[in-house]
Amino acid sequence: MHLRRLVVISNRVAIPDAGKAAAGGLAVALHAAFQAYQGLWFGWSGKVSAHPAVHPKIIDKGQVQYAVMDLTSLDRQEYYNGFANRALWPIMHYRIGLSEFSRADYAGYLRVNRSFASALAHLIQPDDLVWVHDYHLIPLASELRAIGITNPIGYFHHIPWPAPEVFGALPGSTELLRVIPDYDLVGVQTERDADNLRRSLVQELGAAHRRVDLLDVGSRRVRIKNIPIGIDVNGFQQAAQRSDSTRLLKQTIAGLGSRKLIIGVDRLDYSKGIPERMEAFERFLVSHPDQRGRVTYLQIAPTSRSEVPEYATLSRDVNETLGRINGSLGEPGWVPIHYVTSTYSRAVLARLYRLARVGLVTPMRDGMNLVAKEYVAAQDPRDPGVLILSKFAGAAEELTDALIVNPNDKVEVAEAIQHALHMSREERDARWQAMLKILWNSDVSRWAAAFIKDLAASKATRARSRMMLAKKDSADR
Ligand code: ADQ
Repeated sequence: MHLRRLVVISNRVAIPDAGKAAAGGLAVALHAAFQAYQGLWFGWSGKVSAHPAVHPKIIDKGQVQYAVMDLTSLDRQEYYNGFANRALWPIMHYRIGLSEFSRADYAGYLRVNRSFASALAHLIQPDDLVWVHDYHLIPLASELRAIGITNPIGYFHHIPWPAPEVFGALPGSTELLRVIPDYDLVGVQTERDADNLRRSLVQELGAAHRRVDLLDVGSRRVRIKNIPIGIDVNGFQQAAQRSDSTRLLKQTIAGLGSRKLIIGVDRLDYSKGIPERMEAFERFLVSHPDQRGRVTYLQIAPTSRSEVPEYATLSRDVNETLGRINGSLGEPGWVPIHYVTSTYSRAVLARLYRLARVGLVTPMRDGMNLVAKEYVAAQDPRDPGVLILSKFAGAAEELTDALIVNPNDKVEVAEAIQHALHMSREERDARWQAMLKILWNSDVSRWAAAFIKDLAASKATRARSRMMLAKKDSADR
């Protein structure tokens, strides 16, 4: 059978380092996509240079070629820090008040998408499937279509798609919606996101439903489908069972003694609700004083996007909240919250998840949240821990057997911690089994395969829909 090539485009490209496993969730997910396909992975090198080359640098790694481009420092400022991370990210996470729109940033965003499209167009072959990732690159299909690329192009949106009233608050939002139907397939994390995007297209552009998931926008047809991302379940299970140790693991185990561990693992981002979570833990300790000295909460939060001012503010907030709680509730020999900002290997994270009686995953909004899934996968089948999960994480649509909480309600989160710490072995077991089954059904390889299958099928749909829409046009005339 002839196997088509897969062309993946994402803001950052994870070029495999000999001997090292891919780190972040997106890197693992996209490497999984390439297990079954030959292809090309294109994106920003992560580097800035005064005069970036017009053509990408190509790095050959057997089955996959990597093609990366540098940006100018103005590009990085306007496209990445500016429009993507200061305007789009907060809007997509329902934080209208934090969204800083600037026309210059938006122009930079479009400019980088255009230059990526023109560099990429030379590398696309007629039979390739093209798969674009995330909010940095929403206009890419439109730019590729403008220069004659007719291949099937899909887009996966990793973060939430907000309700039309929220998205509509962003200047230029209608323009961004107009480029959506240049994709054949748009994948989102949850049914809620799919519904939000479809409603925006109907309300703003007069799109018409052919089916629930298929919309006609003028002469273009786009499918918008919920395809929730998964994790490498087997990889996490294996890593969690390993017996080798690191300094952090040894120290954590020694420091815990007979205490129970509660764990939080997030990029330092305001969408993750870290100060709010610390305050909920404080509430738990105040409401249940007998628990003082019996539990330790470890929060791992590597800094990210430190050039964006809102992230510096968050870092200060977290440090203040942490200092206040540890100062007021700590005792000689017991620090309630341990806070570290390093990144760790998957092996270490998996072991820490397994050590923890409670996984505390309480984002204010999150596309999916892979940590929730990783925590479940890493549990010891003989004594599984309990996942506390925000109702605003995409994962809550699937992991309904977690203790689901509203992260804005500190009392509710505090009581969920109390419930989790005292849950019977039978209840923990039943909840964990149910969630693990769901993880297997949406394992990362299945996720990639599902998206690619739908994208490949969309070419036939596209050709048919063009014919039908053309016939309808001539009949209307
Ligand atoms: P993120 O916002 O980055 O991803 P998440 O889904 O939790 O959020 O993924 C984070 C990944 O980074 C996880 O795989 C985690 O193990 C890893 N990680 C976190 N802290 C780490 C540390 N200290 N050391 C090493 N690794 C660490 C975006 C969206 C999410 C969506 C994903 C994938 O915001 O909603 O789930 O993409 O689609």
